[in-house]
Amino acid sequence: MSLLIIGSDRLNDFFEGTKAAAPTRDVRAYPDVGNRDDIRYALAWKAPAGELANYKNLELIVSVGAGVDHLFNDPDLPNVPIVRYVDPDLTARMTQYVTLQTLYHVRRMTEHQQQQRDKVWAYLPEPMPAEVRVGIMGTGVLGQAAARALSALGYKLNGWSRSAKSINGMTCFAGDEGLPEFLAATDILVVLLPFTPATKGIVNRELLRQLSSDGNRHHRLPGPVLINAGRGGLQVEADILAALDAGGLYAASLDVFETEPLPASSAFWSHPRVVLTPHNAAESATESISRYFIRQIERLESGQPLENVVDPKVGY
Ligand code: NDP
Ligand code: OXD
Repeated sequence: MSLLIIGSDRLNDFFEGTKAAAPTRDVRAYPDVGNRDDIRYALAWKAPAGELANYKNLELIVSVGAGVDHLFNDPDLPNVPIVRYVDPDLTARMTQYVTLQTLYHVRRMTEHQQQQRDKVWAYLPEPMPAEVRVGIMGTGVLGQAAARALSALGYKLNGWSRSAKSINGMTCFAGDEGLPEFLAATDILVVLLPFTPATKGIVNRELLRQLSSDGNRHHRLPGPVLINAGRGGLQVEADILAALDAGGLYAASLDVFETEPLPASSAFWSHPRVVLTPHNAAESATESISRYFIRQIERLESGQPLENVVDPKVGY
């Protein structure tokens, strides 16, 4: 009945955190696994491909993150339940990130920062919050929480999801058929989708072209804004740079990239209207994820349903 921590560069933290959360359990950290047949439960983040298939008594995989694309990347992923991480701490962190970036661009801070460096004292027009339409792609746990915070700040909220939804305080759009209308009604696009075969490269030239097109854009914002904290594989970076440079996008906040760490050669590093962060929009805090891992194990062992089980058919 041993527990395995595998694949994160914070492996030692999670090992210590899990031992602290369940002092009587036998916890092992990859690659010091001992007999692989002892392992029943794994806490995983980007495990080496093929490795999880070696644990023939594995009953449960808990993902260190809310996203599980790192698991489905593995062609030999064992057929056991996968629980993704959903936690108020993670949700609060993402809400803060999305709120911070939205405010930053609506208040034209990239330009104010440049003016500060240039010692320029100049007024820039700013929209009223109630006039700004924030469109959230992915109205799941994180998208809905961010929407509630932005709504409280006075913004207008639209949301787009795979299945049709009705969410208080938000105009909802769904599926391929709802996408054009959603994009045309968006000033600030917040991407909180999972990375799946259906969402790969979705933030591309064609999508960006539809943002507030036809003169629909806000008259006191120089153009639409992109905020992506979902996954780098959702975006086509060359298309984002082209849109930024041609004026189709005013600014972007990117926390995730096609290649991570972001290569030094990327033009995003020095783009004046890009805010970039190293995939830390919402980190999984050691104490919370360790407790969550143990809670799922206890639920499984006591016959209660697991929480936040992923559907492998849709990949999230
Ligand atoms: P959820 O599963 O709760 O929500 C996912 C949302 O995306 C749902 O609304 C879902 O639609 C929608 N969706 C999925 N596929 C499609 C599609 N093909 N077309 C339209 N909508 C789609 O996930 P979370 O909110 O918990 O997390 C979202 C993502 O955020 C994670 O998968 C992860 O990649 C990323 N993340 C990034 C972090 C960071 O630090 N940068 C931290 C944490 C998460 P429906 O409601 O119909 O199912
Ligand atoms: C996650 C992440 O998916 O941190 O939770 O990227």
